Amino acid sequence: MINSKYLKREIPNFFVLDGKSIEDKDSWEIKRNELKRLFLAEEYGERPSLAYSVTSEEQGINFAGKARWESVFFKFEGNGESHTVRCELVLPRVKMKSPVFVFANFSPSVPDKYLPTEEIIDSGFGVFSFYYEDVTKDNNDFTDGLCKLISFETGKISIWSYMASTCMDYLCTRDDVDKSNVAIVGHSRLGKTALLTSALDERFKLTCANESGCCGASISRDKRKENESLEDITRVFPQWFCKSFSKYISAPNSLPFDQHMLLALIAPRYLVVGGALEDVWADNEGQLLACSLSAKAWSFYGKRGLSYDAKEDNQSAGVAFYMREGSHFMSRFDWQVYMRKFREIIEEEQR
Ligand code: GTR
Repeated sequence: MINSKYLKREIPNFFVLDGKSIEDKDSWEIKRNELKRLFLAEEYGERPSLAYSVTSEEQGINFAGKARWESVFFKFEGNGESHTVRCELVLPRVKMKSPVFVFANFSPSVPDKYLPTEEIIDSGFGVFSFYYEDVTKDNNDFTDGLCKLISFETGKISIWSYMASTCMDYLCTRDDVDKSNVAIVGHSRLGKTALLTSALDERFKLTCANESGCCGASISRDKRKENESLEDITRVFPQWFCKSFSKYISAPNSLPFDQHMLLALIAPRYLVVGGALEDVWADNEGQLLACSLSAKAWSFYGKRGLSYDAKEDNQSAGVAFYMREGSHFMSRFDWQVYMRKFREIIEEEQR
């Protein structure tokens, strides 16, 4: 359960431009660009921008005849080297244009324990997935995969995020995809990746960050010892971040932002932040607080963000937060929440 005592944290006001509190969309748009630069320079590192070519291979009709499956190969070039990433596109067979989830996964399999492809198809969505370690391995070696094609220092979350945006580029070239309805979904480290992607890439209509926790949707300041801290995360996974991040590790209060500003960059689009009751490590209070503190960004567009102490129903807000029972996992329950939200958004727009 959420313990309200852990919602009380000292977070500076970052909705400030030239020393003045931001109260309108124009000032916010200027601040947004500054924030995008800051998140890349101080936490995640720059994203690459590489030349690539695309080929595809039909896998035929699948999933009881309900889906078309195509493998898509992105061949990236840089530094005189090349690297190919394989992605899997599964679309409902009967639909002319499908809304699609881009899904960075922990395995190349389709379907997979985290990817219920048939259920997604049955709900009327397509899914475009890739295996994150096919992009670059999740270790401190920066000479493999896409890393060998670039010559600047960065973090791996940024590189996985670049792959997700490349998937979006490709989806925009397809006549059978509803380009205005593409969502991004990721679990844990790939939930962090989904948030960064959507913060930088406004083409994603909906962002689903499943148990993304520390350096994802949860506030970095005032962690409890039961929560993953900046020290914990960078000790085990230093490769996820750029080198400049190290100066904040023992002093999160000196960060020039907190994670709610990453969520704020997603406004006025839709965001769902998912937590699990037993996933204390991810800091559920910090995630709920970040959602709530980001609400101001939605207000600049005349939209409602989420407020944790709101009396009104939060369901219609641009940001939704939920917690399910159980532990750290990308479960069917989570997919059902994300698909329901996506359907509501699409139906609302058709009205
Ligand atoms: C945890 C890690 C988290 C989270 C997760 C994952 O152990 O501490 O930050 O990202 O793993 O990606 O599986």
